[in-house]
Formats: sequence, structure tokens, C-alpha cells
Amino acid sequence: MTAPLKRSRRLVALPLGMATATALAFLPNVTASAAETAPRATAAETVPLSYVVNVRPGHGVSSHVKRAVAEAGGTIVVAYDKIGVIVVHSSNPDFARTLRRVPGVQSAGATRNAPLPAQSTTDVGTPKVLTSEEVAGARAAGGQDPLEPLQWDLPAIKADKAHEKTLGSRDVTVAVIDTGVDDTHPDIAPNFDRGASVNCVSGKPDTADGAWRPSAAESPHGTHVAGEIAGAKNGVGITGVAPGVKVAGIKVATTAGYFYTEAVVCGFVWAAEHHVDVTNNSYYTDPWYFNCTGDPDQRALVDAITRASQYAERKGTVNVAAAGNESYDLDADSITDPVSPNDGTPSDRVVDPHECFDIPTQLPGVVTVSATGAKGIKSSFSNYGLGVIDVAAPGGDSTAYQTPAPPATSGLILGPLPGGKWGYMAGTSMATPHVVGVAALIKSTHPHAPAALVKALLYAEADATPCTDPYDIDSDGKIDAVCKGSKNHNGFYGWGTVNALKAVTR
Ligand SMILES: [Ca+2]
Ligand SMILES: [Ca+2]
Repeated sequence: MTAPLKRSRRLVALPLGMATATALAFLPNVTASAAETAPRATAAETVPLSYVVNVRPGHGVSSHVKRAVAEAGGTIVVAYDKIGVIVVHSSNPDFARTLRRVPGVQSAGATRNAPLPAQSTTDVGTPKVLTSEEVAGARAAGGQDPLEPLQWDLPAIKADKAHEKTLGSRDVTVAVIDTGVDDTHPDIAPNFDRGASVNCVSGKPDTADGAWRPSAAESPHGTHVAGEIAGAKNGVGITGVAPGVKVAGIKVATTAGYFYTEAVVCGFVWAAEHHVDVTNNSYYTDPWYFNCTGDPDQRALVDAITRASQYAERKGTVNVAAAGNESYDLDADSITDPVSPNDGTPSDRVVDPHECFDIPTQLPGVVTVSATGAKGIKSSFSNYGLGVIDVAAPGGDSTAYQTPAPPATSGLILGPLPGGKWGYMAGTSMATPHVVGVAALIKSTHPHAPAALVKALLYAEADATPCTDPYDIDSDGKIDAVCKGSKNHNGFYGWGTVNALKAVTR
């Protein structure tokens, strides 16, 4: 979602690096427990909520589960038989608890706290938009697109050198599971894959023409991400990391910016069944920052998205996800999460990130990405953690903390925005598309490689990046994070910073 508390994940407004995990002393700490609580609807309990019900995959919805859903006051929206995930709407506050007692139901839980439809308020955050004079005045030489001199992030991963060899294959498609993609943007239109694009917000695919696009009131996030991956090298605007591959938009966020489980499940299943080679996941699934497997509702959400993401991976899709922007050590013994549930009444929760997961990034098989700034150092805001981070890539940082070399002027990441504009954004959201772009180049080089091999090459070809120690990114004399691990594999950078040149030459 894109409400203020969560904005730092994707739409980082300066100043960066502000800790958001500040505990509020007057609120009781609520630890995530196995308590069987009914979903906390914020309005009258007769309004419908959305649920996932997980059953044995591959057998359809049995008649007794169908009957149990109906008897508990549920209406099936869509059933994903191959992964055994059923999306249900119900106004019965006891729906999930009732379904969990039905034989054949493996888990069931509410995907949200807010009644359907979710809140209508919109806070899309504010990227730093280039003026028309700045765009018109841009000049580049040597075959660069006009805004490319401002893109310090491309040489940081040797993408400029890679482009001298290849721009990537037209047979490779990446999908941006996000807030929608403006395929009319001049940097995106040439590479847009309509056939692999869809609107999944309801949990059920909507293939109407343009349904993948964000409205003017919705976040520019997905458009920026899509351009970072596959912005065309066409003499206009910016250049993406893999400007020769195709890019699709899978819209999963509500207008209010919530990424709910049923939409994300729909997105992964769609990607799996539409020959998507790599998915970009620059979000966490709302409304819980961490989903605790000891909580029956949250466990159902983890189950549903694990099934969907692993189904995609079995079909050959590499899933890449942002590690998050809260400066959390995801390998710590405990984290205090103050923002969940972000569609209800949040309270401080003390969670163990080994049992409570930021999804999809902490799910098995998913490539977890930390962000670096213009100096190649972990971004002030980026989550980290030994054994959690797989690779690092440029996501930008405060220009004061990590200043780029001229002619670049901003420490943030430049990309396209809806309405034919360009602007700067920062976050692990912006790091993830760099990894997706490199994975797409690897897939271009190795067209028959299964997902596991693409990931193995991504890690093996990354440039080992040793721990930054001491890490005092704001130079105030106080250590801001501690990196554990070796030169070749550590908590800040995983296996290293991704390398686009090796992706096209090995
Ligand atoms: Ca371009
Ligand atoms: Ca400091």
C-alpha cells in the first residue's frame, strides 16, 4: 500500500533513512500469538470481507467444501484449483474460524481488516518530477538516450557496457506485479506485452483493454518500475536495464494502494500461465508487514502466496522481491512492527522474523533484494539480514549520504511516470527492477534455463561486495546497522551487487 507509514517501501520521500520502527511507549506491546481472533472489521460486521481458503491442490473445490463455504455465508469469487486456493467474500465475522474446522481445509483466513471495498483515500506519494525544460534540455552523446547521463544506476551494474553487446531478447517477458503500468508512456510502449498484462485487483483476472493501467489518482510506482527494467533505448527519455525485453503490467493494488493477498495470488498464477520469465515484486502484502505462521489468519495468507509464487517458479518464472525500507535486520531475534494491520488499527507488535514473514520477499525461492546508493553502499533505509538478502542493486539514497558523480545530480533513481513524464524515486522498490532486468538479460543469454539456473547465474555473476563496517551512513558518529557475514555472502549485499555485463557475456 502507499499510505504514509508504508510509503518508504516504495515511494521514499526525502529525508531518507528515518527509522519508522519507533515504539510508542503508551501503546501496549502485542506479540503475535496464535490467538483465534475474529477479523477486526472497522465498520459494521455485516459488511463483507475477503478470505482465502486453502485446500488440497489439483482436485477442484470438493462439494462438501463448497457447501461449507455457502453455509458459512461465503460466496466463491474464484478458485485456483492448481494451487488449491479459493477466494471468498463473506459478511460472517466467524467465516474463517468456521472454515478452518471443515475437513479438507488446510488453512483459511481474512485477507484484510477493512471491509470491501477498501478505503477510498489515496496517497500516492510524490516523486520528484522532471520539468519539461529539464527533459527538453537533456543532451547525451554516444548513442545514449537523452536522460541517460542522469542514470548513475546503469554504469553501477555495468548495464551501459552490456548494452554494447545486446539489449536483451524479444522472447523474454518480465511482469511488474504492482500498481499498474502506463503502457502509453513513450519509454514503455515499444516494449509492452499486452497479452501478458491484466488487472488482478479483485483476485480474479480482468483482461479488459487497459485494465492494467493506473488511473490518474493511482500511484505512479508500477510505471516507474516497468521503465527501470525495460525502458526502451529509442532516443527518448531513459534507458532500462534490459531495454530489448518485453514488459507486462499485472495490476494488483487497490486505488488506496493496498496489495491484498487474493490479488497477489491472482498475479503470480497469471504470470505462471502467461509465460512470464521474471516477476518484479516491489511491495509487501497488506495488511501485515510480518505474517506470523502461528496466527491462523496470517498463516493462510502465507500459505496462499507461497503456493502461488512456487507454482510460478515451477512454470519457469523467477520471482524477485524488495527487502523493504525500514532499516530492519531481518535476521534479528525480534523486530517491533508498528504499522500492522495497516488497514485497521495498528499497534506495536514484537515479531520474530524467522517465524513471521514479510511476504513475498521472505518466501522460499523468492530472490530478496537490498538497495544501494550512488556510492555502492547499502541505502540508509534498506532492510538487510544475513541469510535473507540474496543480492543488492541500486535503489538510490539521500543525495547527501551518497552523492553521484557528475553529470548525474540526484542520488535517487530516474524512471518514467504516467502521463509521459519522468521523475526520481528511491527504495528497495527501485533496486528490485535492476535485479529483474539483469535476470531478464541472463534469460536472454540462456533461453532454456529453468528458474533455478537463472537464479544460480544471477548469484554467481554478482560482484562480491564486502560488508561496510562501520556503517554510519549519516556520519553522526553512531553506527546505523551492523553487517554480518563474509566478503562473498553477507547481510547487506547477499552474494553481491548484480552485474549486467556478465549476464550477457557468460
Ligand atoms: Ca528511452
Ligand atoms: Ca549514524
